[in-house]
Amino acid sequence: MTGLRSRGRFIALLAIVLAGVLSMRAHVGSPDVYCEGDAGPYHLFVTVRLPQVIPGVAEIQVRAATNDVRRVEIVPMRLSGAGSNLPPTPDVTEQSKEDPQFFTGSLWLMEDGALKVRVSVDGTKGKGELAVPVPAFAQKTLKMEKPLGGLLLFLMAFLAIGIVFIAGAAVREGNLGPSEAVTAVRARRARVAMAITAVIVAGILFLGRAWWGTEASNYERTVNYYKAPIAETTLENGNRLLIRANGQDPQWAKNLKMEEAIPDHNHLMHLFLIRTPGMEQMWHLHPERIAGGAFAEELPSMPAGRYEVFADIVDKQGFPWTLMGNVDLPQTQGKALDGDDSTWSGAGVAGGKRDSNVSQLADGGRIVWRRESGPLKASVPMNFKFGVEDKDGRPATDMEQYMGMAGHAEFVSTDLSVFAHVHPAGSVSMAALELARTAQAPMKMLASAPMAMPMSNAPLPAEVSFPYGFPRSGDYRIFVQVKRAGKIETGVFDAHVE
Ligand SMILES: [Cu+2]
Repeated sequence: MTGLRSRGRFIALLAIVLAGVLSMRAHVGSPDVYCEGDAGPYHLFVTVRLPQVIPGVAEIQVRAATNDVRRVEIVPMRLSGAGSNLPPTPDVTEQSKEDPQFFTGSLWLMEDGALKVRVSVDGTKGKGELAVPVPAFAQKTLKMEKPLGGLLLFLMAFLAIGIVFIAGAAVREGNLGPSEAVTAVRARRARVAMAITAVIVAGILFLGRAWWGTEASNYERTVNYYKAPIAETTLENGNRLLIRANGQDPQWAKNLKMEEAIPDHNHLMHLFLIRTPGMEQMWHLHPERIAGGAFAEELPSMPAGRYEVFADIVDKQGFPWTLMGNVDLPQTQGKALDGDDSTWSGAGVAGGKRDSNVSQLADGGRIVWRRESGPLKASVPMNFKFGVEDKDGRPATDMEQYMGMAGHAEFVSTDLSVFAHVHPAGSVSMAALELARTAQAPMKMLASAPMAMPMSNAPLPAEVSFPYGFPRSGDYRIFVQVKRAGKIETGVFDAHVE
């Protein structure tokens, strides 16, 4: 990828210079990073808006929870391995005059892959640091605008023809005395010189075009490389689902060995099966890795139908990938759900605008989305707060850790073009967050003990929050999953985003 990247770099720079930003085509539709965490004594909400192309400029927003922060510095680094502890000179963010707890800055991201933005805070309580994992990737190839292309073509033709005539004139009249006339010999030599120059110019243009074409196709390949990989599914023995990962560029499968994927909050793969088109059923399962890097899941009993497949994995560099696909299943007869596996079924998404903020649970309890008033807007960083109530409407007192966290939320657009698996720490993968914290720790250690989360038995608060922002307008379904008294509960909310 390195060669591919560096060649893509020049093209990308040209593309930035020459073209405006066009429409967006993203990874799993949600490229921006939302992360909440502590930089020493300061609690921060960090948003990283990825550029469309790499290299490109990422926009960083830092919101401090308290008003004791004086200075915030940001710097991009590799997430792990070489370079992860040798930061370049950091950039200082700008503190908003109207809102002194809000800091903004921009960073050049020069390479793609698993990066992190290190946020260093200075304030009245001393210094603190937070590393935010950033999966950087080129989202699209920018096209040159037609008028600009026409102008450049005209200039190129003008220069090419001009140099041929200049060569001819130089030979014909270059050392001609003031009163000398152009002889037939000089005229013939000039024609030969022009012919030779024309051939050379044509050769240079041809080579230039070939070089440009190679650059462009290499860049195109990196864009494909980062598109959501395909989940290739096969059903064996009636209910054993096999999933094989395949990239959209041939290089993907060569670079990414599924045998080397690392666990992310207790599991190598988080598999979501969402019944389409109504999204009236959802399964959250955890397939096992089998020989050859495939994943296998003994399916529970499920009704026949078409299911959209979203499967989250994290590669050994800490880059999160969501495999996408769909599968037509017959009615399956399988095991009862156990462990961390969970399911939900209920009303399907209705057509048109729909919003809901209360989700009933089977035991009479409910989950309430504590929405701020006003319409939901795309690209606005928000804290999605959900209160869990028991059957008497009181805050639940039996909340437990579910896979090491207070909750898990899946934001899925009803057209299935957006899928984001979000946690109280944000949209970053937990495995990447762990890598960012312990950049120097050897991989082996992390693979065997990826989660350093406290697993206390004390009940958790009855409210769980998820920092996130809808990537674009449209209709979404949000699945909120928590664990109460050993039982996994799923609340489902519909949201219309303007
Ligand atoms: Cu999760």
